[in-house]
Amino acid sequence: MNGIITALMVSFDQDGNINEKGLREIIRYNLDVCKVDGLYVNGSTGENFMLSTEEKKEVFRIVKDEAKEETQLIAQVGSINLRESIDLAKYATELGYGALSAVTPFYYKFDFEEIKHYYNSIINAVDNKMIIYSIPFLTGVNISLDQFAELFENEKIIGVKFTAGDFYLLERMRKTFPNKLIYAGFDEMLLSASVLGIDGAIGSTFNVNGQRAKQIYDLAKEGKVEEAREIQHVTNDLISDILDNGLYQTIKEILKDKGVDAGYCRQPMKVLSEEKTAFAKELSNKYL
Ligand code: MN9
Repeated sequence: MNGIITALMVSFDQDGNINEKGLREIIRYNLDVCKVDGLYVNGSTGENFMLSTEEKKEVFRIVKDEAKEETQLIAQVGSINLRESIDLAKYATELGYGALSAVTPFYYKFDFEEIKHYYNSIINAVDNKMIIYSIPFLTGVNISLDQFAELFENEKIIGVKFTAGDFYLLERMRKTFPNKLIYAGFDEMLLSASVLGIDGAIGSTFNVNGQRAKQIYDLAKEGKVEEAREIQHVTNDLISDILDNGLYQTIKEILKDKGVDAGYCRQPMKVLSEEKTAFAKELSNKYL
């Protein structure tokens, strides 16, 4: 399971209902146009933490039905409702997802024993593999090198989606765990992470900018750092504009400009103003 993996967006209609047709179009755009190597389903980018259990299952179902065996599929099942996580883990495993992922449990400041119990409970309930989803800037949960080592003692825990700018920790992880999979989570830091020898990257902007991400990753692997840096510069011009304008909304507007029915974000995420919608269109024309 390597390469550039899209953190998949989900299309919602104006009332916040899942738009199945739009979701299928987003999947097709990722596979046919961005040509990414896999899809990470129900992550932050999928607005997962605002969905009901039934809706999460619906997304898992639609994605598997559309993508079939075409690409690698990772199901994010993490939730601070551990029972829900286990239920989703079983559901996604039965559907045929090749790996699971779970965000570190957040909000209650769980201690490490609790975090470890959470991961082992989820993955030991199913015949599948687990990728830890570490995103300290949103969860407030930091996992140390020694703690990763302890989690990785469970052979079913095969890797980590590392969404952090701590390149010292990333380098230590690469050296310490040569056989675990390490995915970078910040698209704007893809080159820096690639140079350290990651196995791939999982990101939101790949929904529209997947081709450049693949180039950065491949060039870095070939040692062509200067060429990769030029592409990262353009990529980051785009990403910084996307972040200023409203991350998920802007990616959806870019998709719409490409003819993909990407819809709206789920409330409480807001609707873009007319000005920002127009700016998103400009970005689409300028960069993609
Ligand atoms: O999963 C994404 N993280 C979030 C990774 O959306 C919270 C990233 O792809 C970022 O959206 C992206 C922009 O900062 O790097």
